[in-house]
Amino acid sequence: AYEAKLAAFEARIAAGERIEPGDWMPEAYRKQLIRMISQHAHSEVVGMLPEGEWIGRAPSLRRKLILIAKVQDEAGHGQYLYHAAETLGATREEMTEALLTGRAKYSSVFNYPTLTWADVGMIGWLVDGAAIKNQTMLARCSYGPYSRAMVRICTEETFHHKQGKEMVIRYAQGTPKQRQMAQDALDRWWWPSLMMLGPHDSDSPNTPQLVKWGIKTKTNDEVRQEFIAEHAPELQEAGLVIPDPELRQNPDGTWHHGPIDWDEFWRVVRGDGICNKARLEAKNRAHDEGRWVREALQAYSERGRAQAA
Ligand code: BYC
Repeated sequence: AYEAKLAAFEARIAAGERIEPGDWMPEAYRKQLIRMISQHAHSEVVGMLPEGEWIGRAPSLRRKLILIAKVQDEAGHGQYLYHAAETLGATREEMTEALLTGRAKYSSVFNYPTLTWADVGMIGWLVDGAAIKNQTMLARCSYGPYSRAMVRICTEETFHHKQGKEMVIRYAQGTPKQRQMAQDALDRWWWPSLMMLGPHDSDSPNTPQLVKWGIKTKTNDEVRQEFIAEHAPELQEAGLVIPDPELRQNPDGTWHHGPIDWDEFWRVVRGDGICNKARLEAKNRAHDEGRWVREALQAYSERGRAQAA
């Protein structure tokens, strides 16, 4: 009976149908989705921290408004994604606990520090740019709630990407000091942005199963190629130098890049990046400081229930 159900499930995916909450699915499909969607949600909320640090130091009111809106959007993305994971049976409490205790993964890229204001622009251009490539691929995912969340999120990230690009291009064409800040930010964010898209395909144990079930519709290296193909020419046109002397376009149009430091990547993923400790401390502090809000909501809903009864 299991074989027949599995065959019917795989036939639906092959036909391009979406799997919805409550539909039959193999346990491994459910587990893979909970793993990926919860890590994605954690990335959104931890991703608020590096840019959030600059809200109080934005150089103008206009930039401050944009940054507040962006950081707030990331919180919203976390909400959509936690809800998508909840449709698979994961609880918010379990996911939060896994994040706060350091058991859960979140994107490596948010363990790097934002040293200058130009980093805020560079994150918008490169990190949101990489996220859009990855999420456009995931918008075609076979699981309905995840794919629909991606469509909405990509629309908002397109605004994030544009504000970052506009800011960096301005600095790249500004005073020598501004140009230096933009170049320095590129030097520090280029490689982490490439790593964000996941390990090399030969070292990506989840990809075969995810691609087979239509969860991922492209491999990590395919998405990385798309990211470089869009961003490398635009960064160069802005007058910036990509910190990879080997980077060049092949005659077939694909891009050749220098070696990615995978040792650094795995160190950061395993918790030993520059900011891993600070990020977890910040999330734990926020959780503790928000306890009274959760308690007040709980008391309010209990009172409502008692009154209704
Ligand atoms: N960082 O088999 P693989 C944003 C882990 S936020 C940490 O290739 P998979 C934004 C991976 O989990 C958007 N860990 O995995 C927010 C796996 O470990 P487990 C962030 C990583 O799933 C605020 C192991 O390495 N986007 O845009 O096939 C401000 C082997 O990897 C990373 C997402 O979260 C990494 N970079 O592919 C601004 C995208 N890469 O779980 C912007 C959603 C890999 O087996 N996730 N690992 O223990 C995905 O699309 C996929 O999970 C990945 C990895 C492409 C990341």
